[in-house]
Amino acid sequence: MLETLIENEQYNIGYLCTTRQCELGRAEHTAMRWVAADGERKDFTYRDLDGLSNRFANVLKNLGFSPGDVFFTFLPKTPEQFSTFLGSLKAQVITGTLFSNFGEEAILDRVGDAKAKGIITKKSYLKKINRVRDRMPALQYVILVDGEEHQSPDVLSYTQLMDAASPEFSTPPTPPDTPSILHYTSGSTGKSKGVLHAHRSVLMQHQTARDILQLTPEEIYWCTADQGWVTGTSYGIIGPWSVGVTQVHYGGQYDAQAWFHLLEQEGVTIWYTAPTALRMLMREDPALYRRFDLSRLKYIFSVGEPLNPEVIHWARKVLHHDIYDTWWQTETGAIMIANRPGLEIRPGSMGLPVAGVEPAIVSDSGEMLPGKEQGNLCLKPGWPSMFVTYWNNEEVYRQKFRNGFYFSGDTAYRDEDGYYWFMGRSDDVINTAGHLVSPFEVESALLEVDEVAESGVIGAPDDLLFEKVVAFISLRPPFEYSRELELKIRLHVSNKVSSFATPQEMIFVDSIPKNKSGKIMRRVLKARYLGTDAGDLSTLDI
Ligand code: 6R9
Repeated sequence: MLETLIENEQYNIGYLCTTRQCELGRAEHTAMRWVAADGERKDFTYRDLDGLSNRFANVLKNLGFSPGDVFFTFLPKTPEQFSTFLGSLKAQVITGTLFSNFGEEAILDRVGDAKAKGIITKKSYLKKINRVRDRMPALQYVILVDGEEHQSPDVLSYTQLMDAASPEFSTPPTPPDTPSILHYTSGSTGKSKGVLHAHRSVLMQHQTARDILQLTPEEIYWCTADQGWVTGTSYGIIGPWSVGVTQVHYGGQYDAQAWFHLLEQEGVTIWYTAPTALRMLMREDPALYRRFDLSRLKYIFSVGEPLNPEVIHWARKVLHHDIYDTWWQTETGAIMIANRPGLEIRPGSMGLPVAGVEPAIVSDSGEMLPGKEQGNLCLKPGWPSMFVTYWNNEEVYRQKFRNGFYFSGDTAYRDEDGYYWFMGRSDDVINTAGHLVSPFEVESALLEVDEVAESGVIGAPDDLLFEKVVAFISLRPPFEYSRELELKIRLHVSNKVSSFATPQEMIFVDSIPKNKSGKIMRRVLKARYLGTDAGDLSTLDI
């Protein structure tokens, strides 16, 4: 099928997911079944998606966007999320997505860092952008998806722009290395980094959508991921539509009953979700699931965090299905290691490498480790969906490579049959419900609260979320702990960063352990929290 997808060296993702699908005979095939939170449904054919994304490509062109400019979507799940993303890519504009619960600092750190020229959002989010707009001088246009009229020369109505734009757009020839998507991801130090991808990533998203997720045009597929997360773009947009599948997209929040109703009603055959959601479903009374007919469901896949064996056992017993775990990252662009139908599942293991991917377990000094030794999970560079660089941060990009390996930041081991087993992360990044949270970003937000003198943020084990965000906080005298203060701090992080970065637990302490160079010793905080030995404390300065 790959041979038929790419023709004349045209790698444009927007084109391949829409125009090309029409050429392949799927113009009247349903590309998206949109189900709103209130249950209202609307179907979009590939022809519809092609027309809408063409119009939006023209909107950006008419506003003066050129290839290489940056544009962001800052939307909840809405049909426009998909058509504007694809349209922007058609115009060869570098396209980023943002979680709709991002606060103003999180927006500034991404939209500002990328020097984006435009953003599409909804009226109720505008105030978050406006609070930092003067610090984003490159931002020329804000498009309001629910704005009926233009508000000013730079705050524009999507409806008006779309009405004035032609549905005809000829996607420019797009060689494989043309920059495509910019996804920000958290590191343990510094601000979040923009992971830049190229249009060539579609090769691998297409291959894995077919060979791992088993997608074909006949399947009905639902990926629960938000488009702010790489899973929501690689496997909620690109991979599946490059294969010609019908995707269900749901505008509602997590709700066990609503989700199972959706699976049944839409006849979902392939479902891609995440461990936290599965663990939440596990907490429901099993009787709930007996009320739904899931006979059309064939496969369930998972990504984002370790999938505990208990979840697999539960799904076998209650849903009568296996769950196939998949491992990858924003930087890898597509699934690298996976369980898949036809392969024995070893509960707790991430599975075997995808065809063409060469993982290795490597020591800190860059030597391949033998046998079942635990070490850094690395990849041999060169897979088609490999990121291009970190935006404006070539230095950090280079640091990710050593001795001919890409260091993922995870640790793992490989068993005698080649299955990979996740052990943890080699950095301080917190994985809470599949969201990577930078302790640095949370600490910075905490320091903005007047009463806070110092803080140190760690991830601690959590039964539901895999990890929870725990903040150690010391207060400036004469301030003292109160419930009101705790609430104030919580609200501040939620407004400035995001709701998932907001500490689940706050521990008020006299001081924060730091090393001689003033760096917060998160390792010490973690050991204190877990009641374990913190190891070598010779550099500690408290
Ligand atoms: C797609 C995505 C990447 C990090 C990754 C690892 C963790 C992802 C996992 C998993 C254990 C799995 N992770 N899949 N850990 N088992 N199957 O998640 O991208 O947001 O960049 O996160 O998530 O730590 O390094 P991203």
